[in-house]
Amino acid sequence: MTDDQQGKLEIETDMEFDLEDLKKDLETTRKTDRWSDAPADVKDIFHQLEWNIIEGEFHETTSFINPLLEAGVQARTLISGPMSTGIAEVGRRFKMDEYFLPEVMMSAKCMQSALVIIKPLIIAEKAASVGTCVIGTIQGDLHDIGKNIVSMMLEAAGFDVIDLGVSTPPEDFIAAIREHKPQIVGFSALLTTTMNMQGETLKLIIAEGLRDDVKVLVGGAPISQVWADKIGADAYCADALIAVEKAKACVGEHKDLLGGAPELRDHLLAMDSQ
Ligand code: B12
Repeated sequence: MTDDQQGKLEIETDMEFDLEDLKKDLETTRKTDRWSDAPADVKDIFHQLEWNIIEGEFHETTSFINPLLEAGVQARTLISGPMSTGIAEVGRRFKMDEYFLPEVMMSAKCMQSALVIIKPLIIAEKAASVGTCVIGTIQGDLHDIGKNIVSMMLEAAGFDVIDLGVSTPPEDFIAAIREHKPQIVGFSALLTTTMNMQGETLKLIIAEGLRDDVKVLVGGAPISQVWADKIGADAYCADALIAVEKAKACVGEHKDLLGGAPELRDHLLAMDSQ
């Protein structure tokens, strides 16, 4: 694949989907408007990749990635398109007790093996340095696929990203803030049982006198704006694209506002409706 082949095809993936509709679609006709602007052969491989993730055939995942890149599909379209719908269906099946942990682990391996190929392509787009971000999955939580996607997108947008990994104790966030002096700190949480650690980590940031210095973004499946407001975070980000936009605003137009300032929260919230 040459550089100019990658990323020529524009395919709309930024659409809301209902999990029940997705289930019906996957099990029956697949005649939805998902990816209707994609050429037929690309759409066909999208469906194969989606199924590969649902079925957890991780040895074969990468065989779908290169043909799509060679067809001109953008790396980030793969993430926001078939990879997202595939893993969303896995989550639905797990919730409905149709899948158990081993199946979810195999699907997670599919996502990870695809990301190994996709990451360098996204990082290659890296813009000039715009700021520093410390990010981690909060203590008690081992989910990192979403956090890794956010890290990668932030890096491509020009942030120096210090990724603390999974199950990060609050003290490790504090040490990283002191060492790297980031403008942005991001907490990922996927479990309702441990999402409270986002609040606890933020409390420690306040207690250590660091709150003014950092803008705190939170994300993960159970997280919402209501939760972000409850713990006093500056912004909730539903996905990696909005995370990048909000992080850029924090170091750009709102760079002079202190972390925790009510105006900052209001400005960042307003970006959701733009
Ligand atoms: C894959 C997966 C796993 C994998 C994780 C592998 C890995 N390396 O990450 C494995 C198999 C290990 C796993 C384990 C468990 N899991 Co699990 N898992 C999932 C699943 C199916 C997908 C998560 C995922 O990767 N999604 C895809 C990514 C791209 O989406 P995302 O994470 O939401 O990230 C996006 C946004 O949220 C946002 N974002 C995310 N983080 C951040 C951070 C910042 C700073 C910002 C700005 C934005 C942001 O941007 C991302 C990109 O767009 C979810 C289902 C779901 N609906 O989420 C369950 C799910 C999260 N798991 C669940 C459970 C219960 C568990 C276990 C407790 C199961 C068990 N009995 O052991 C364990 C917990 C282990 C632990 N201590 O953490 C439940 C949680 C339920 C709850 N109410 O808490 C879920 C919701 C499944 C379900 N429907 O019941 N799991």
